[in-house]
Amino acid sequence: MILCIDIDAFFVSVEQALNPHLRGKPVIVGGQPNERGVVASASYEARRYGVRAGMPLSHAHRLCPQAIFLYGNYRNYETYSEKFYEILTHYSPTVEMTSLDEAFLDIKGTQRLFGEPQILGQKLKSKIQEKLSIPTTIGIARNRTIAKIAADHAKPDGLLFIPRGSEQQFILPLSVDVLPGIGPKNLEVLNRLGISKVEDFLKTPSWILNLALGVQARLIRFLIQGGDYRTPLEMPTNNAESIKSTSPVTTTSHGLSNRPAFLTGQAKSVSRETTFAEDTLDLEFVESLIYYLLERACHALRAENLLAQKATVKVRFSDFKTVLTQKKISATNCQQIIFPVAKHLLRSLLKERKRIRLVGVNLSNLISETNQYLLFDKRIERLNHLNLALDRVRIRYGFGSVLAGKIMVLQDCYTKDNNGYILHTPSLSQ
Ligand code: DCP
Ligand code: CA
Repeated sequence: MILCIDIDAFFVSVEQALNPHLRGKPVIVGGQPNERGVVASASYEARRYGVRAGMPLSHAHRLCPQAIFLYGNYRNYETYSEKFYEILTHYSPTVEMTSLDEAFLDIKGTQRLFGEPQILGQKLKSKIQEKLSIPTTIGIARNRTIAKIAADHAKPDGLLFIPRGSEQQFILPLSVDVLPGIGPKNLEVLNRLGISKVEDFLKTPSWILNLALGVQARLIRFLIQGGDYRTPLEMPTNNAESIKSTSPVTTTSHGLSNRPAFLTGQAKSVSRETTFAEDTLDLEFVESLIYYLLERACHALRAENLLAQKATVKVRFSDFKTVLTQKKISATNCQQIIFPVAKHLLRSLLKERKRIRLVGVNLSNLISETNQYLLFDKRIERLNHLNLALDRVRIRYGFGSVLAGKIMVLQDCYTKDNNGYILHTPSLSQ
């Protein structure tokens, strides 16, 4: 479980802690009303009049003339932030500060010491109130994104625990701009498409979201599904088109179309195969190649937001006899999950000791990732995270820029370029 804690009206709360006369009043930190600056932080009493951070001070003054306007004192805020951090470290060995007044704690294994997550949250809030006299809000959930959304939702002075399994119930009815990466501009784009709730967002086919938001669409879905919380600034700026142009998906009789699957209804499967320069009996080598082909096929699936439900392995022997076998898999686009199945399939095809001329993989029974939202599984979360990171690097620096340990054995047999190993039938082996 992840706990997200954020100080309410941080700059104002520090001023109020230092000067109790300011408590319970409309207070604005940022400068004096006749100055050109903007509001840095407004107390919740001032927010009742519509005052918001980032608003010109003169505007804030018009909305709430009775507010107390103060200059900020950054040194004090830093001191409070350090004390805040110090308290947090007593509650979890993993504390990650994401700003001066916000942190994420991994509270796995803390139950014996502090009790259930809500009890821990309540203790933490009280301790900070007691030691620093500042109010905080806490969100607790199984991943950072949901924990952060819960904290934002519970403000001010709140505590919201989202038990496992009730994440959908919590986020589906919320406005779509609770999602990371949906600022006012994206919100407007989505609203124009009739998407106002998180539920609408998740129901919308990926290709529409890709067109509307570019690569952010996929990142947002990934984050909701359990990926790490990232601020929009850390998201890559390339758009969906660049994914497509650097990981071309060809149309073959059994390949993927470049057009959205939902539009054409043609996307049946994605295949990658290669013929060896010399026929081989080396099983380790063949398995490595299968992993490599799977990585490439899965990369293509991820670029299209698709998941496969069936894996097929094909082998052609030196006498040109061709055999294939297949197995149903639970919907995935992670090569790490498909590989053990593919290995098993491969072995089942190698009953005779004949040299192998060609191997191929085919992933089929494709469905949209949209149908699989909110799959919470620790291992899948980790793999999705890893694969997203891999895809990002590969999109930027070429497929061969990161190669899995499993395929290092290929190094002796193939020349590598930035696009990965140069296989002998490159047209089939993107
Ligand atoms: N801040 C700033 N300028 C902004 C936004 C924030 O200087 N445009 C500073 C002042 C805030 C602090 O960062 O006190 C923390 O930002 P938050 O977004 O967490 O806002 P607050 O803590 O003020 O309010 P809350 O978290 O209760 O919404
Ligand atoms: Ca805050």
